[in-house]
Amino acid sequence: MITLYGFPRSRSLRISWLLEELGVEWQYSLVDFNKGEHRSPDFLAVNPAGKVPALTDGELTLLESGAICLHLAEKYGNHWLPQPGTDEAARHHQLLFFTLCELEQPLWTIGKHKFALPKELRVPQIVETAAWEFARATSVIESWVPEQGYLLGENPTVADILLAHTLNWAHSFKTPLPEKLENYRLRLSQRPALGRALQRELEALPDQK
Ligand SMILES: N[C@@H](CCC(=O)N[C@@H](CS)C(=O)NCC(=O)O)C(=O)O
Repeated sequence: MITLYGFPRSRSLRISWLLEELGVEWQYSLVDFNKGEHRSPDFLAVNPAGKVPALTDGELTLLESGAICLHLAEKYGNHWLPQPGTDEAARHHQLLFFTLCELEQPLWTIGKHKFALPKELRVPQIVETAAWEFARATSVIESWVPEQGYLLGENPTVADILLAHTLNWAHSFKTPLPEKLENYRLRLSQRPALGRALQRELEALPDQK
């Protein structure tokens, strides 16, 4: 059985979204940040960094949202990845690393210094610098996003989930996106698998039971 350790609207949504796209059976283990469960000995035994997502798949325990997505797509649905060794696969690597290193990184810096860090650690001036870096990265990614369809053509890949999830974060952090990226974000957000993943998150919350 696959167990996803997650918390609603965090990076674990990338994983639940992909799991729903793949149609595999999985269970949600809520790590309730509001109760400090990410710092509990039980969860630290799964991820010593105290972060989600974490995933167990049989004997395997895996951290890092990008690595988890690649593992799942390789094992349970490799039509979500281009053929290894092809130019398309190389472009897919580029999209993944660009999204995680160039786009998510300044965006999360904005999030940390706006609301996520303890108040005494927030540095308001950093937000402006990170917003400038994020805008630079969005102009590059905008040139790679098509008007219709997905990053690598007619079929979605893991890179689409990571990018669309990151753009949804930008939207919720009230960070404006160029029109083409906004349209792409909305297009991807209509996928039924994302709706199901959001529903699973809701159902996992204690007050929904
Ligand atoms: N690079 C990691 C980042 C994981 C991460 O920072 N997760 C956040 C939630 S989105 C977290 O668990 N934060 C809790 C904390 O920092 O204490 C990944 O992509 O999985």
